[in-house]
Amino acid sequence: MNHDIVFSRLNEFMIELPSWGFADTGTRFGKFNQDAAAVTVDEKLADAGHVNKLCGCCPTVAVHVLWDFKPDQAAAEVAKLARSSGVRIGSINPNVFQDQQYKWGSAGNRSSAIRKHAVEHMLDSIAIGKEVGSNLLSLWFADGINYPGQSDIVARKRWFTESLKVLHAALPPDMTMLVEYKPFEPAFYATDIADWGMALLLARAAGPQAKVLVDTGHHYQAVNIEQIVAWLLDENMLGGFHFNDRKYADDDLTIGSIDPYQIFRIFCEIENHRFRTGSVPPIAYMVDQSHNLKPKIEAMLQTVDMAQQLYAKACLVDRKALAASQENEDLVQSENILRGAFLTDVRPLLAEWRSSGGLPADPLAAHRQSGYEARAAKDRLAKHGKKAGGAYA
Ligand SMILES: [Mn+2]
Repeated sequence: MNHDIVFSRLNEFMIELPSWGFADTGTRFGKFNQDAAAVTVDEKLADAGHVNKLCGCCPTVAVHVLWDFKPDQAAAEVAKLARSSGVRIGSINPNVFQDQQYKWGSAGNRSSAIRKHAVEHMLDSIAIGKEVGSNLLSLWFADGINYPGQSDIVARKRWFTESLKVLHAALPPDMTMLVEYKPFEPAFYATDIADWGMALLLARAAGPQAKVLVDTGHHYQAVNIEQIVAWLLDENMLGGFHFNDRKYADDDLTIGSIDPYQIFRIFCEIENHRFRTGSVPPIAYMVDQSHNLKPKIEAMLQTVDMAQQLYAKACLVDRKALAASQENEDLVQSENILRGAFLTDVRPLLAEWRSSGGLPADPLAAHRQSGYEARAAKDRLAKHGKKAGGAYA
């Protein structure tokens, strides 16, 4: 086992936390509040800062424009709040899916006025990004249609292309625009950006700073996600990930909770790309999870730990031995090389890496000992009162 290589990869493996992962969330049937859950943006940033302090690899926080920036609050002020919590603002996520005007879509809406409104909100998001020093605009659209015949599929594709081109033209040179796809929900017949092929075509049409964002939960059950990742890397079109896991659909469970081997195989393709080409392009590793029942911070610590373990395992694959065994068509040995790495217990190695950086060897245990959650619950209960239950329906 080459410790040095794993250590240097872990040094570079940074994971962005989502502000929304610290807030109360639920399903469309209901929401069960937690006293310690963050309500305000400064609470979300404080929680993210606490996780970063324990893990040392989560220096940025993804923000949702409508949820995290108040109209009367300067974006720079949020950036300052982040800094005071020991983190920076990462990807900027516009929100063009919850206002009433988006009933028939945003960038795919037949109304040019509504498309323009959506584009303006996304241009404002680029401006916010510039102001807070972010270099990532992360786009996800709820656009699509629910019934056959409802709208013209190709017209919507063209409206999307036009809007993304306008956005791309406004990007500063160091900003990347990420285009995320999802097969269904909330649209149930034809989602406008339903898969990686559609995202790839739209990103290519938009311009060279647009890349594809792979959300690990946004695929049908049988889809080979690592193959998509390998192709996107080879086309220099992979921009980043949204980490989560699922058993059924877009369940937003903590990464690796259901199928850690899947995430390991994705990381293997990234390391295989490095082996093949000598480098890996910048990839934004971001968490996109909804912790409905788990305590938010514990879920995040579990997520970061699992992502690091699976990435470290992928770094253990003996690429030269694998290439030789592939050359001999020795499929049993080839598979065993992958499985050998996957089945290696990297927890002692990870603990050693953390200790070498002055971090707690077991971040979850350190969090439980810190009393942070009980303090947050007490302070937030005093500040916000007992929260009423919520429902989506
Ligand atoms: Mn996502």
